[in-house]
Amino acid sequence: MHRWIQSQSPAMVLSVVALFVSLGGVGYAAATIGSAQIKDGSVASKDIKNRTIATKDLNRKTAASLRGRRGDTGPPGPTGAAGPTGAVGPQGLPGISGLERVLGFSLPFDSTSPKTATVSCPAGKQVVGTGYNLNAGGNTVEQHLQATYVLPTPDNSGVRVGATEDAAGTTGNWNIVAVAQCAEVAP
Ligand SMILES: [Ca+2]
Repeated sequence: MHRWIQSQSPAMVLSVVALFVSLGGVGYAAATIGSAQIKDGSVASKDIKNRTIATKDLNRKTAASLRGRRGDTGPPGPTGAAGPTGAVGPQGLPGISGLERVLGFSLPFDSTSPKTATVSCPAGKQVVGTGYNLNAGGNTVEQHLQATYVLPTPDNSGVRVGATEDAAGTTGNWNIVAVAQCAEVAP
């Protein structure tokens, strides 16, 4: 180095020294420049490397403002799987079969009052419905008749009915018919 300096002009030596000082200054700047050495408001977009700013560099409010508008409601999801089979239900009401209607007439067909009539269901069948009918020669007689009771027998094997003439009464002949709806009832 000493021999090289001796062979160079003073101007060349000075320029080379200046170069070394300059290069040393670059390394110094890179190691020590911080926020205090940067002029406020001077860093612009062109000073920042593209695609390097992260969300964590923003304050929370600014980051939140970047959230987009709420999107449309999505389509309904698929139907879920079938649920488990439920518990067995309670015992149902007894079923019926062999339904039939049977009639029982009061006798004789005359003008006595009151009258009763009974009817029994066929063996093995029970009463599941009751009714009655008043029979007379015409409306002038029937309008003076009224049923007094319509009941299934205590053992539910038949029907009993009763009827009477009203206070005015009638001299016409009439009777009453007991009606039983009978059927076999499952236990
Ligand atoms: Ca009478």
